[in-house]
Amino acid sequence: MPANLPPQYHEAEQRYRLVKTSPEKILALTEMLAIMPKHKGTDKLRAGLRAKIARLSQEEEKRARVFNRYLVRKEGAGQAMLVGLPNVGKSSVFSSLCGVPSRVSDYPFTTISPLPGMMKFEDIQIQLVDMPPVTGDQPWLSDVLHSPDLLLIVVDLSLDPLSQLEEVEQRLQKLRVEKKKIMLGNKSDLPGAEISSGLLQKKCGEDFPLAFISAHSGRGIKEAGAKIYQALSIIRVYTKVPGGKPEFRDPAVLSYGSTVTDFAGSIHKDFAQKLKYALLWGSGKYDGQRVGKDHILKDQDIVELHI
Ligand SMILES: Nc1nc2c(ncn2[C@@H]2O[C@H](COP(=O)(O)OP(=O)(O)OP(=O)(O)O)[C@@H](O)[C@H]2O)c(=O)[nH]1
Ligand SMILES: [Mg+2]
Repeated sequence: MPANLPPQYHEAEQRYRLVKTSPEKILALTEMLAIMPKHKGTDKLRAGLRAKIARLSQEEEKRARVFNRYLVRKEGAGQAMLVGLPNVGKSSVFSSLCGVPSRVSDYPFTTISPLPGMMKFEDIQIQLVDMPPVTGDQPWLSDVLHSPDLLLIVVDLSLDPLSQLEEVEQRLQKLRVEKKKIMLGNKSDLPGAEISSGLLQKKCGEDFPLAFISAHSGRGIKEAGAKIYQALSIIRVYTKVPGGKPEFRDPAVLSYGSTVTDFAGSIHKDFAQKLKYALLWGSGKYDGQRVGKDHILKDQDIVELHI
């Protein structure tokens, strides 16, 4: 090791050892390379660093290519992914919620890649993604599971639901997936389902929103759609032009706590800047109430912007 390496070099090297991901490692190595003095004594070291950067970059590119192939582009008002153990009925639930077929069979690991579909909820569309079992060994699983707004944990009510939930939670933890979740207890038409439902309600009713459904009979499917909508923490806001009727088609979808300014900005960023006040129908004290820019909107409010 040649002498006279500045302290910043050792700091970057320390960081290189501590960080976990390839992009972070590449960054630290690039810094080390930039700091290292250029002379004959450091030729070998610099070549070594360059080789390490090249190898990590190649690996990272490959990972990104695989990830992009399986990543589902978000569409609609929110994205929810179905997760669970093999054969619990994820694809069947996906099909009944979206009204489109997915591969269903009585053997495990039927679904092998993400399949997106749209679920209609009242006047909006929510994207659902059917997924392979969370216990699968696909290298892209962790990356893909980081993208949705919500996870729908599906359990089979004809089997022990708590051990299924535990296994799914352990797996998600291992994949470092922390997401908002709701639980769908499926196969409520089978014997034993009632006992499982009671158990789930008692043990997890306070931790997760729960819905008990049967993909086969269609029981509870509509309620499950409403729970998915609620769990996304979004609101719909309709627009109205002065003197006109509200436009109920294609509402703006905003997150909970959004203000009149957020709504204006979702239509056009100039609107947010120029906004003076708004008139509100819905959650206002009375119809057509004048509200300020920071007024917090509620689901299904109708707003007339004044700029
Ligand atoms: N009785 C009953 N059977 C169901 C229900 N939903 C799914 N099944 C059956 O359970 C089996 C598995 O269904 P899938 O929808 O393929 O399950 P999956 O979780 O997608 O399975 P993988 O993709 O392999 O993980 C099939 O035989 C389905 O017919 C239900 O509500 N009631
Ligand atoms: Mg499936």
